[in-house]
Amino acid sequence: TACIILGAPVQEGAGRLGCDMGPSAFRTAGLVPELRNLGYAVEDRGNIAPAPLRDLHHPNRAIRALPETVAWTESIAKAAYEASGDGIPIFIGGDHSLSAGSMTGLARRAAEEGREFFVLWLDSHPDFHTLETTTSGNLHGIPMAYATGLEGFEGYFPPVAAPINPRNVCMMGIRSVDPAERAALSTSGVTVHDMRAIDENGIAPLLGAFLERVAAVDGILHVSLDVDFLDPGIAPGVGTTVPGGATFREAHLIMEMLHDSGLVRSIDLVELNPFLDERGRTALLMVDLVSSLMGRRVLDRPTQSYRHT
Ligand code: DIR
Ligand code: MN
Ligand code: MN
Ligand code: MN
Repeated sequence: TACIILGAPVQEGAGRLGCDMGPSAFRTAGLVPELRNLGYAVEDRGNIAPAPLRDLHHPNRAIRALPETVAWTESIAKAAYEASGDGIPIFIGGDHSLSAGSMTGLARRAAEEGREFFVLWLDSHPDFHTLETTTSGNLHGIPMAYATGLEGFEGYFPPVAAPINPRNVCMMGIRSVDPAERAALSTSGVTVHDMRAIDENGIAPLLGAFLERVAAVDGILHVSLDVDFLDPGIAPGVGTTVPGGATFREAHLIMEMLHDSGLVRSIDLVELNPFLDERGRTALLMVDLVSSLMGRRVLDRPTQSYRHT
């Protein structure tokens, strides 16, 4: 399989500027050669451009950059749908609003193939706001609510062709949840493993149980990795640092388990803000994690199979 790199320099969804430099930083940090070293054919399709802007106004006056975010969602969803027929799309962002486009485009493809679509969401935030509930108005806080088909996006965002079943979403690393998100999550069916769950159980049993569920129905797995999933001590290049994040070892274990599973068909790498980074160390760490996810390993060992037949 080929890896298809898609740059999405969207920054309007985040509270501060700089994520538009993310795609350049991922390329500078060597994402493409790293994947080629692992034996993949890599096609870098360059950066996506937003669709034309429309004049849009929502009664929630807190909302920022609605026309821009809608325009990006349209063009990213189209690129995601197209690329998913050609290989493993890797979206390099760009703030997390890009996942409104990537997840809906990928889920549409999965539905057409008659496959169940699953998402592993690695983030300190659930990004489960609707246009009504966001108080910051930063639309990187809405992609998961939109892609799972919550109400209130109609007439603004593109219709969602194949809403993701919330029961097929597993969130890990969560440690910053707004009140409206907490309420919506509690009745949603989404599996949420906060940092306490990781501390109490460790990564392996939590992630293993989810991967078994994906494998049991021969599902397609998308991984959405927000830089702020990681502890700010190892990943400072992000606008929304939250203390107490995943360690280097926890993050690598997730990536290695994902590779062993053979289930991952697409990846988002989001929220990298090179302006806030320290000499590229966060970009390099993110590339290092992708490399683990795509198969780099320290030693050969028998791999755990999650396939249930
Ligand atoms: C907060 C922060 N929940 C908001 N969100 C995100 O503004 O809605 N930070 N996604 O990365
Ligand atoms: Mn206007
Ligand atoms: Mn996020
Ligand atoms: Mn986040």
